[in-house]
Amino acid sequence: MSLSDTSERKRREAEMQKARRLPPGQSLTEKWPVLHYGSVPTIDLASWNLRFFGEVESPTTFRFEELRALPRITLSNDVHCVTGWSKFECRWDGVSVRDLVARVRPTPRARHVMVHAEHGFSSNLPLTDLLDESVLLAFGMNGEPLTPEHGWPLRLVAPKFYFWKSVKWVRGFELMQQDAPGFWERNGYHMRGNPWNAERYSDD
Ligand SMILES: Nc1nc2c(c(=O)[nH]1)N[C@H]1C(S)=C(S)[C@@H](COP(=O)(O)O)O[C@H]1N2
Ligand SMILES: [Mo]
Repeated sequence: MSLSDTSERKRREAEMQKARRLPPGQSLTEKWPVLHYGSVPTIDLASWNLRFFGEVESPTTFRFEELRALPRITLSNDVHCVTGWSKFECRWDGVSVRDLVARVRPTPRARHVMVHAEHGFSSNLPLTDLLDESVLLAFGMNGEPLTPEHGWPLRLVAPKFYFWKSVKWVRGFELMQQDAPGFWERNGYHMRGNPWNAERYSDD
């Protein structure tokens, strides 16, 4: 079905809101908009790595080939951007963050995570939410590898939160005792960002 017809889209949005699949204030899109701060990073896979550090017993740096060799998972979900668009049925292909976190062994003090990306971008999540079954590290979406604009070679997907927390070009997970704001959270966005509560801005 095409959503290009406005009345058909409005009808479907009302239906999806009623079915509690479309969060408040969101509109459906079939496209996949590109949104980020700054420029798309240039990445050299040979020197690329993913670092787990902070409140962990075994700080570990994974190379790209090590991640590619892990068991694959596929998860389908809906994504909701704070700017108002939602995209249904995104089928992500990737690896489990939970398994990687288990390997680096969080200390008993670890409660929060700062997810770090290229160019200093970051976003915060509670550790329990990072370990949620809906979360993964994705190499691709809907059968295609990620394009550079969408986060190649690897992005986080945390679909229970507005999409700004699904960090593109991810490079590290810093486990922490206390919560701290990431990039958008320091710039007016909500610390938690639950779309079902419309937690868009820090004063929502
Ligand atoms: N590294 C990085 N990741 C990021 C961002 C960013 O600026 N830098 N923007 C976030 C925002 S605000 C959104 S809505 C989504 C957009 O992802 P998309 O471009 O794949 O749709 O990426 C998120 N991840
Ligand atoms: Mo966003």
